[in-house]
Amino acid sequence: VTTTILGYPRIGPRRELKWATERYWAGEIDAAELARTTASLRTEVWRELSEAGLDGIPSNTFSLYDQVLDTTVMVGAIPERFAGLTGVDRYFAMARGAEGVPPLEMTKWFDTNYHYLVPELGPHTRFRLDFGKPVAEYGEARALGLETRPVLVGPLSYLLLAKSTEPGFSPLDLLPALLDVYAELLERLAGAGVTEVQLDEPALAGDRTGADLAALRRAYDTLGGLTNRPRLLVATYFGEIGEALPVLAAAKVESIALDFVAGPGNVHALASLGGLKDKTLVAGVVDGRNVWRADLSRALSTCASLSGLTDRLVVGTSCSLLHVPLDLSAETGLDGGLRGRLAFAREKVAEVVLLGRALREGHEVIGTEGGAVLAAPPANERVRARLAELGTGETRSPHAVRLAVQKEALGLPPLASTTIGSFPQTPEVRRARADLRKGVIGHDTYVKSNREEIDRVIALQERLGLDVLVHGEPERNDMVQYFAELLDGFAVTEFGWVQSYGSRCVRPPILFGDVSRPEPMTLPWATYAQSRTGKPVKGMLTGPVTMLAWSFVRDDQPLADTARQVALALRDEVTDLEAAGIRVIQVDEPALRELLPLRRGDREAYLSWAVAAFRLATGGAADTTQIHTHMCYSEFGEIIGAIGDLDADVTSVEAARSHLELLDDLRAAGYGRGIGPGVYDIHSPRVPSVEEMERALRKASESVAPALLWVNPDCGLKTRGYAEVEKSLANMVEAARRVRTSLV
Ligand code: THG
Ligand code: ZN
Repeated sequence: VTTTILGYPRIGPRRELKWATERYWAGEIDAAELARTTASLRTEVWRELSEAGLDGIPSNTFSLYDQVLDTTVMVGAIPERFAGLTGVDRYFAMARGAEGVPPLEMTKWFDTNYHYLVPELGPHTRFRLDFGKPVAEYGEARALGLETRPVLVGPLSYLLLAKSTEPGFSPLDLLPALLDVYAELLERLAGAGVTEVQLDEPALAGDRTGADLAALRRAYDTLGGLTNRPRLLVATYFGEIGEALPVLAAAKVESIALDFVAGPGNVHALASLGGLKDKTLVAGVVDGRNVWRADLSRALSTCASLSGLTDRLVVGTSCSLLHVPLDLSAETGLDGGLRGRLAFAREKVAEVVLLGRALREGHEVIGTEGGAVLAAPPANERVRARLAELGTGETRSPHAVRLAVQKEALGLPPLASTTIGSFPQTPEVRRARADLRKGVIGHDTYVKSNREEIDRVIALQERLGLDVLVHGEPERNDMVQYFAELLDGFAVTEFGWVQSYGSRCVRPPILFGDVSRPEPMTLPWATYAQSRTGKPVKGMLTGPVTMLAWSFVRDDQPLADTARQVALALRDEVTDLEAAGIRVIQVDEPALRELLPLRRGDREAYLSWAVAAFRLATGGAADTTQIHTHMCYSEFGEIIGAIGDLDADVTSVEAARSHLELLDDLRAAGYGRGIGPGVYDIHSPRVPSVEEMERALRKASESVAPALLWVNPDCGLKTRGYAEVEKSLANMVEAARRVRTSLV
């Protein structure tokens, strides 16, 4: 029995990768210095893994931006528009765009909060191997005296993650051409001395068609059949692989990795197959997606049942450790009881190593080093009793009734205008938060500074003529972390950064016990803002599903139960806001799509609890209170029905790309409530003209009644600057005015 992990965090203990790339982009360091920094990050990781006693050490898990982008460069699938560029500048242009050249599209990596850059493939794509990166990184490790296993995105997943540049074309048609390139790569790697490579095929955790499985068979028959190649480990993760298992079991590859955490059914599937003959099984028994310490005795018994089903067992993580923070020992501020229950990437490597020892030397070795899993803190009986009593918690009248009373209560015009919630986070706003944290300023000074900011934001919105105002959220760092800091049952970390995309990271909070709200979370800011204007100010909350999706969540009870606890806290906040005179309340659910299960068969159950949690949070509001929600970062196709089921009065969506199709889809799904299709894209600094937004609104008004059509940007403004925000919003309000006067 040996040990390995499928991948490791690459941002560095203090986000060194972020600082280095951002300084490179700003022209503060040159390519050579960037290369020095990244080389030392890689060296640190390999040394650390080797010193921890891990047997199989991965390489090529480093990336300057994204491993799928690395693959696109490696196979030479560079879209035409980047033709004039080379090297690292071309690489970053593909990631972030360049003068007049839009970047590749970015989207979620399966059901995680990591984003990858989508390959663009078409009938004219010609692959051409650039083996530089994996070969060089293997060589770097070897120079340190370390033998590593290069990790690559597998050919099938690469094609399935791509988008077609032409209608009617399927990227899978490129499989034979792509396999030629992979074959050449494997030969090069073998020539460089590589004995084993890992090919990641996470796409197998989703529903796969017969054609996909045929492609899988073809891919690994071809690669496995090469004479001059390293051993092949096909790594699957994020769930059960179902029909793909017999295909892989029969393929000419030496090893298969299966995820037994997200896919416990993989054990049974393997047993029904009669095990893997003449193959190594990398058993993903340590959770790579969550931060809880492994239950070592349970992991050992899983390994025991697996050892009869394979020739050779390797203990491993369920997936790459990219999705968890690096080092628990950096978190000196965490409560001792909670700390004892946690394992970050470093600690997970130690768990894998310990499991390997226990399987080789006997289970006693874990006794002294602590294999017991500590229990969650005691239940909050009051929260549980209230939830039991509440049931669905829905008290509102049907939407048609609410629409009429809200028209009366709010007196809003048709095509009412608003924004999504946040205004630009200026250096002053950030500094005030940082100064409060460091104790440089006291609470009163902080409140005063935020109130001044709110005054400015309210005055600006009045001047612009917006109809429903926001306070701008100067008090919030992140829309999930802010609430987590104020709720009991959540802990936050100091250095627990996880890569979200490129240089951008998040610090997911840890939801460790029953959730409750010790005191109102947004009330003082919202009521202050409302006191400064006669127009309605929106209360701004983050919905229960998004709170879970962007946190590490306890795994000792169903997510649905945890979601209800978060929803109850939000429901109390809604009640308080309403009582204090806030008449419009937005509960954002940008991550509703993200948690959608990879398998269709699991989706209905998910959507049912997700929708119920949102309705529990909002369903106690008076009919006169207008409930809004906002969604972004996703294709809505698969959750279109659920958007209506949320029963919000108004939904604003990120729809800059194709909002007309979205409106049609919503209408086809029977959605008849208020809708704010984002009329301009906030992800770019470009100021949209009155005319283009007017056109978009006129088009939208063909399918949505004026009373139900809202006018707003497609997402929050926090990453933008005031110069462009003022101009864009002024144009947006003018576009709304023009369309409004011509319609009514
Ligand atoms: N919050 C959380 N998850 C998210 C988003 C979010 N996932 C999806 C999407 N939004 C990802 N987008 C971003 C955008 C910006 C940043 C992170 C994720 C970002 N991060 C800062 C950085 O890396 O410098 C750090 C932010 C901080 O100080 O907390 O800018 O909005 N949870
Ligand atoms: Zn958004």
